Amino acid sequence: MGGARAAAWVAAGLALGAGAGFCVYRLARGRRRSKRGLRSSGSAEDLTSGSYDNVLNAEQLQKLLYLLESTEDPIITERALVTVGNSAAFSTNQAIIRELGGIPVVANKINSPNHSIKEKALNALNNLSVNVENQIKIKTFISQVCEDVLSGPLDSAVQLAGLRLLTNMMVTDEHQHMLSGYIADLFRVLLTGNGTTKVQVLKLLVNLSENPAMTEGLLSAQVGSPFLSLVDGCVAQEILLRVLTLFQNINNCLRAGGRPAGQPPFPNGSLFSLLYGEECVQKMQALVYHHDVDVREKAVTITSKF
Ligand SMILES: *[C@@H]1O[C@H](CO)[C@@H](O)[C@H](O)[C@H]1NC(C)=O
Ligand SMILES: *[C@@H]1O[C@H](CO)[C@@H](O)[C@H](O)[C@H]1NC(C)=O
Ligand SMILES: *[C@@H]1O[C@H](CO)[C@@H](O)[C@H](O)[C@H]1NC(C)=O
Ligand SMILES: *[C@@H]1O[C@H](CO)[C@@H](O)[C@H](O)[C@H]1NC(C)=O
Ligand SMILES: CC(=O)N[C@H]1CO[C@H](CO)[C@@H](O)[C@@H]1O
Repeated sequence: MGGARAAAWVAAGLALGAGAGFCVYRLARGRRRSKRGLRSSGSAEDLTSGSYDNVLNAEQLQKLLYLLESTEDPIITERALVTVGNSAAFSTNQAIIRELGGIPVVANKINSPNHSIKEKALNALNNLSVNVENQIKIKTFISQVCEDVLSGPLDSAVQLAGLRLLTNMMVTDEHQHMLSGYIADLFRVLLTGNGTTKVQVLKLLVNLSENPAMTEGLLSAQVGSPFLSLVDGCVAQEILLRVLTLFQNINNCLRAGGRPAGQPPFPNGSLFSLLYGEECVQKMQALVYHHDVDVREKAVTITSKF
C-alpha cells in the first residue's frame, strides 16, 4: 500500500474511532513497515509529511471526502484537506474528486472560522482548479473567496492562498467578470500588502488587464495617488515589471477598442487619471533610463505611445 493510500486509511480509521477503524490503521502501518522497513512514525506524520506518493484510488478518495464531511475534529479536517489537495495535484484525481461531489465538500471548509482550515481548503481548491470542468463548480464560491481575500488579515496565509486560487481561476476570460465588483479592493490590497502579496495581486490584475471586457472596470477603479509609488525606479523589479505590463495591456486594449486615451473621462483618483496623468508620464520617462533592460524596454514602448 502506498503512503498516500495508507494516509487515507489512517484518516478513515481515526474518524471511525472504534474497532474497524483501528484494524484499518494497523493494516496501513503494517504494510508500510513491510515496504519501507520499520518506522517509528504514526498516523499524524503520514498525513502531514507530504512524503507519500499520491496514488489514492476512487474508493479511498470517497472515504476521505466522507471523513471530511463528517468529522468535527479540526486536526483531522486539516489533514484530510491536505491529503485531498495533494491528491488533486494529479489530473485523474481532479476529475474523480469532482465526480464524487468533492468540490463543494472541500469548498464548504472555507467557511471555517479556523484560519488554518480555511487556508488548507483554499490550497486544495487551488489544485482542483487546474481543470476546466472543476472551475465551473468552483466559480460558485468565487465571491466568498473574494470576501475572504479582501477582508482577511493582510499578508496572511489565507489571503495568499485565496489570491492564488483567484489567479488560477482567471487564467482564461471565462470567469473574470465575477471580479468586477472587487477591483478597487484588489488595488487596495496591492498598495498595502507586502512584496509577496503585491506580486500575487499583480499576477491577477495583469491577467484581467489582457481582457478588453475588463478595461473599463480597471480604469474606473478608485486607486488614489499612492498607486504612482509603484511606478518608480526603486520598486523591486518583479513588481515594477508587472505594473508596466499592466499599463501596456490596458494601452493595448484601449487602442484595440478604437477608443483614444482620454475617452471616456474617468474621475480624479481613478486608475485612468493616474496612468494618463502628467506625473505618471514623467515617472515613465525616467524609467527609460532604468538599470534593468526589461524595465527600460517596457518604459520605451509605453512612452512611445503617449
Ligand atoms: C485550528 O485547527 C488546527 C488544526 O488544524 C488546530 O490545531 C487549532 O487548535 C484550531 N484552532 C481553533 C481555534 O480551533
Ligand atoms: C498541490 O499540488 C502541488 C503540485 O502541483 C503540490 O506540491 C502541493 O503539495 C499540492 N497540495 C496542496 C494542498 O496545495
Ligand atoms: C509577507 O508577509 C508574510 C506573512 O507575514 C511573510 O511570510 C512573507 O515572507 C512576507 N513577504 C515579504 C516579501 O516580506
Ligand atoms: C482633480 O483634482 C485636481 C487637484 O488634485 C483639481 O484641480 C481638479 O479640478 C480635479 N478635477 C476634477 C474633475 O474633480
Ligand atoms: C500568471 C498567470 O496566470 N498568467 C496567465 C494569464 O492569462 C494568460 C491567458 O490569457 C495565461 O496564459 C497566463 O498564464
